[in-house]
Amino acid sequence: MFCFQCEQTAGGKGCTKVGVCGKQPEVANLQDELTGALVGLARAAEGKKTDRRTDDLIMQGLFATVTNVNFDGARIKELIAQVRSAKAALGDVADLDPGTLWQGDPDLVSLRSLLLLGLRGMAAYAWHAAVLGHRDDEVTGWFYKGLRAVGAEHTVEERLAQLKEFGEVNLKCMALLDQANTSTYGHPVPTKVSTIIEKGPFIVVSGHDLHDLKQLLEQTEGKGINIYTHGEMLPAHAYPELKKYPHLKGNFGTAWQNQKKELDGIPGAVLFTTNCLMPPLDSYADRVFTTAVVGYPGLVHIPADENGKKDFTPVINKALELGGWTEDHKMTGINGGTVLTTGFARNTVLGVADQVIDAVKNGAIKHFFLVGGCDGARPGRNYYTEFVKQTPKDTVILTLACGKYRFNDLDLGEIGGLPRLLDMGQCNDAYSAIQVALALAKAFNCDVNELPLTLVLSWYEQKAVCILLTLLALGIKNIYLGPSLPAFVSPNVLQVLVDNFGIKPISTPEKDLKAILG
Ligand code: SF4
Ligand code: SF3
Repeated sequence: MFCFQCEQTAGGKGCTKVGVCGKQPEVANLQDELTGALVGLARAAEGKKTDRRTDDLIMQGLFATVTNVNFDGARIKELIAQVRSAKAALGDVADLDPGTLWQGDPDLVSLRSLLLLGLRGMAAYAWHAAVLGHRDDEVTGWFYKGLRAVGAEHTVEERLAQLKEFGEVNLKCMALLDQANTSTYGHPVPTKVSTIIEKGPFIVVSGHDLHDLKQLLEQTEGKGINIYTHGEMLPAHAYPELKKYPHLKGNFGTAWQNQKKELDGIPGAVLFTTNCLMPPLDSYADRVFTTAVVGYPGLVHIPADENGKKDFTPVINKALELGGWTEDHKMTGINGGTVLTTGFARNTVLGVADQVIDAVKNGAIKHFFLVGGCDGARPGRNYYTEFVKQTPKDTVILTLACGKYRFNDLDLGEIGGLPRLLDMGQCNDAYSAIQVALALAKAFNCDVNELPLTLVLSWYEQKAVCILLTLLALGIKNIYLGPSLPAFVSPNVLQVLVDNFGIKPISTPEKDLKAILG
């Protein structure tokens, strides 16, 4: 096996014996074979009109290879067979030899990997939009185009152009998902979320898929079961069409890497709708369920019928059987806080734009930071907690994705009636952050890079890769990136990023804050 797609890759170079994430070598090799088959399918589809089933398969195949999504060799084999049969229906074309995926000139491998990993991330977003009935021909078409590009030889210049185009398409994909989520569930509104788990039967829902959460909320209505969000599902509390369910009670635990500790012996059922699933411990494996493209050998999987409907009865029965805690169970954030606030997506923030603009003009707000991205296990990630704690009182912190659990239970106070810490949502809600930044730039009649705004990002998996490529395609400069730089970025490619975009690895909160605020 060879895999270097995530931030925790072995020795900062690549997992070769077994994944640090728990991915077994057979599964890693099958995922490469699946990728080769997807390239074959994209080649066979060139110049032809594809059907929805094939388009969905492309997204699911890419999504299944994202870090911490699918560890089940049997499911990957099924996907390979489906991809090959879809390909056969389009023509007789060869797959890409998976052995070539990670080999060759280091700079070309680096650029090709950036494209492939970006495509994997975008596939997750496109899939969440698709299950809500939102598809876009340009986005869908780009999966085919991008996979063909992955399977072909290209020069450095051609790769850089592909990456820019990809970043632009991924912005459209995030816009599509934003449209899907907000038109289905309404615009998020500021919402306080409790971390106390009430006594009685409960289900914890993890991952990013709001459609799965909605179906589960409907199926648990009136059954005496409470629902708690976990990880990236936290922003769900802010959507009017989800928050209206009184049994959507609160948030359970922190970010994905703490799940083995937090789920140990849990007297409730847990549903994983996307990443980040870790290999479960015996103490709770019997109560963890997977759905959509998530999979793990031995865990019960909830499939969808041809209309996307799911029957969560096994999850519901497990929650009733376990019965929950007998007394309210107090959980806290990592800094000891018990109330989290979310719901500051673009509609809310732009709704108070005048107030924000005035506060900047009269000096009440000196600087904005976007501190967001993935969380992970590396100890250096406490940088983000310290950074946020040390930001001056006249600055605002926008955040999104699961990295926020490092600091989202802190009370940072307010500026002019607005909280200093604004949770914009999931990683895909980077779209909201981009819209806010563009609106501020327009209001101040300046370039985005001239705004008093600094992006301090944390990455872990491939959705962070597609978002980063979008930010670069938008020309956003001087991004701080950590906790370590990707293994798939070669020294020469890094130099291009530094020279053209001023990308900086994080150092210490003190030094970086000093450099930013001068
Ligand atoms: Fe290693 Fe990350 Fe790949 Fe897992 S996903 S095998 S931890 S590089
Ligand atoms: Fe987190 Fe896995 Fe990336 Fe959507 S849940 S941000 S790491």
